[in-house]
Amino acid sequence: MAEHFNIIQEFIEKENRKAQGWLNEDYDHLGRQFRRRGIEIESLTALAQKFQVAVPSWGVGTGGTRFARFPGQGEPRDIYEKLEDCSTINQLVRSTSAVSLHIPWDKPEDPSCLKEFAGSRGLHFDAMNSNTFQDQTGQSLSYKFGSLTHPDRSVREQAIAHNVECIEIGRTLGSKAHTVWIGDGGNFPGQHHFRRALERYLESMGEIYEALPDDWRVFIEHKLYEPAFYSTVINDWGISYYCASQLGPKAQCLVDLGHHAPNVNIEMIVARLIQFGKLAGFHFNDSKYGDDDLDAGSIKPFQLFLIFNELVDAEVEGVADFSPAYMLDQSHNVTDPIESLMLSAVELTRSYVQAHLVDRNALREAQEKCDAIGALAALKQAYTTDVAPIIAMARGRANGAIDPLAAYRASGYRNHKAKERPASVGISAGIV
Ligand code: PSV
Ligand code: MN
Repeated sequence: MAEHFNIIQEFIEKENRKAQGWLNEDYDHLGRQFRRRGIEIESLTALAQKFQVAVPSWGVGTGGTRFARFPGQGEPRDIYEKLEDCSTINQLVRSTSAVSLHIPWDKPEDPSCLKEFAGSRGLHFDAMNSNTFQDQTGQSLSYKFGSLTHPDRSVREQAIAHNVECIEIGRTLGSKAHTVWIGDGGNFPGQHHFRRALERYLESMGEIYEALPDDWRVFIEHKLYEPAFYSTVINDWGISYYCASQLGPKAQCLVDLGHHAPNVNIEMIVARLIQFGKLAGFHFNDSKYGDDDLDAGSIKPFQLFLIFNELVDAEVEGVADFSPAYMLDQSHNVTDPIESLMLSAVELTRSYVQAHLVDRNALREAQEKCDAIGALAALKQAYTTDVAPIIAMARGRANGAIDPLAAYRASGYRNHKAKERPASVGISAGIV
């Protein structure tokens, strides 16, 4: 492989030197403020340094809508170039060492070779993702009318075999989970027999479940609509929970933040799934109207904080078997995907640290005294605390960039990639 541009560590250190003085000042000031509140800043910095979220392999390419896709410069053209970008993100933010792969978009010819390539760049693989929501070249049967729930058994078998293949690839890559999202549903009343479609789903998923290694989990991802606009088989967390319960202990429910109707109380869904021992993890993103796939924390940062409030509450309480998988699932249509993914990872770390600032005794006392304003004030005190110096310090100490966006822009990475990766010509599809 020809020599590819990489951001070197000395460059990050040089950039950090410019910011270190101000950061030390802000950090010390915040530390003094925290001491007055009885909080030790170093414990929060240690938590920030530990926080990790996986990036989606499909997120480093430019996304699009069903109308068009406007390709960005220097986009990665294969999974190796995607991993180069993922490792650049991690190099700067130091909280994204895992990558979630989508098959067959990123199907490796040689999974062992891919694992080695990833490992040499400090990356490893998180949950696998199957794709039976579109037809692949050379595929014998079509998913136009469904996959795991298709009325025709042979289509279902093809979709099951694809999921089993994803698990096989994931085993070589060192993954421990498989995420299944299907687009199956109907556009017309009467098109689907609701009960029979769900029965077929359970039967198909049962076969996929059987193929899971003992130490793996399968994640069921629900979504209320799209691509089917009238009815969707796995449409909400209730159905997801029912299916996960029917399948067994290795099946859990994955919450993609964009997959709910506007204004739905997602943090309560999260609490319910934690209580039932069925929270698989997340696809983080943000949305205004539907499954917009906007950057995490860009539209409803308070909601993101409230979700982390539930997660941290379970963490500090020591809820049994609580280990949710954190992943981003976003479509970057108008931004540089590397910038979006870096800043989204930072947003999650921010919410995580802020959630740790909640005075849980004060919150509990307010709840028990039916003091609604007191309870809200306990949450708001944490949410309005600017923890930026903590997460910047955590990044700097982990050899990342104190200001990842500034360092990335100053490095000229995208311009280098534009030269190394000439754009492929032709019209490509919209949504990723
Ligand atoms: C579906 O909208 C989804 O959220 C699923 O996770 C898919 O795997 C992914 O998006 C595809 O972009
Ligand atoms: Mn998703």
